[in-house]
Amino acid sequence: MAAPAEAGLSREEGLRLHRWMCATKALDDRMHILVRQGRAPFVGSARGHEGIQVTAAAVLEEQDWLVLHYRGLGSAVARGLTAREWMLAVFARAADPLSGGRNIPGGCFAHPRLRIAPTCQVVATWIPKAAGIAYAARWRRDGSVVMCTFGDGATSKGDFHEGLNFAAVHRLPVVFVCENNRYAISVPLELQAGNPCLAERAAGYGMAGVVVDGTDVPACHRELRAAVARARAGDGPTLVEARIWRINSHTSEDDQSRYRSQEEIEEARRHDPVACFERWLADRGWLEPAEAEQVHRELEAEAAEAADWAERQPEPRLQDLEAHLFA
Ligand SMILES: Cc1ncc(C[n+]2csc(CCOP(=O)(O)OP(=O)(O)O)c2C)c(N)n1
Repeated sequence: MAAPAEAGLSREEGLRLHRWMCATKALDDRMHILVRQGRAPFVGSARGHEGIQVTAAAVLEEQDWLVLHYRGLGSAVARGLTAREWMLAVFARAADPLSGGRNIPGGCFAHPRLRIAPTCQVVATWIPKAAGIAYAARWRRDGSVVMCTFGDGATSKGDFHEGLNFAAVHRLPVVFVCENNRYAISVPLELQAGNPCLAERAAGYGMAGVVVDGTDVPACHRELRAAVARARAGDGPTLVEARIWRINSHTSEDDQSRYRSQEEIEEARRHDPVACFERWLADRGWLEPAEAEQVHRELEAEAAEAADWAERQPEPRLQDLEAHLFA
């Protein structure tokens, strides 16, 4: 009997999601190597977030918008960001399509062609912007939906309240995805929220609220697809709380062993969404372990090639320092 979670996810879609997750992991792993080698400055890892992130982009149509969390590499990859483009950003090269070499990796995912709107690292500030883009979409009647992602820490900011309230009042076509990895750097969820169920806040705003296991890719796909359908049908926004495990430290500047027990870190690794989804695909006979290994090897080689290529590209020119500045 088919489990409800797999309803609607075809083999082809499943393999595509898996490939994007592996591509995200490969870029992430390569960045850790580059940081250890002293070649890249910084990594804010998306390990543990891959399933919900790639699904958030996969359920969208071309005209839709993404407003991304700084940790949102997986969503950008699934939207079409290439390994070379990402590595241009990592090395802050002139041709970096995300910010022209002006940000730390992940500092801004702006990509006009992919309809990824610019954000910044000031936590949660992009949530009201997402509501604003959805408001513009409503006025234009262009049928587009906005997908906005952020962490659990972002839900403590006033921007979260303002963005969700405005979206609910105007029944805007936006999906808010909280990637709840239970930490804001070293601050655990219990010091962040009086009610640990973040999705329950949706009721207070008058919008749909859903909790999903963010390590269960078919479940993420089902819930996000339903939320996008509601938004597109004019039935208003949804808050999706995806519960996940942060596998690595907050960034390469952080050491999680100072505030998380070894048991908890090992538990997080057991909830690796890439491995969980590979077991799910294997159970259906859709992807043998050797085939999965082959996909990993191929994408690891692509990430390594992209890094070596990007490192050789020119740095931004001093005379372009003020380009793209509003004032
Ligand atoms: C307004 C603001 N305060 C503090 C910071 C420093 N800071 C950067 S990331 C972060 C944690 C955010 O946690 P969360 O929203 O849960 O996302 P996660 O990094 O866990 O994915 C903090 C406090 C910031 N960037 N902006």
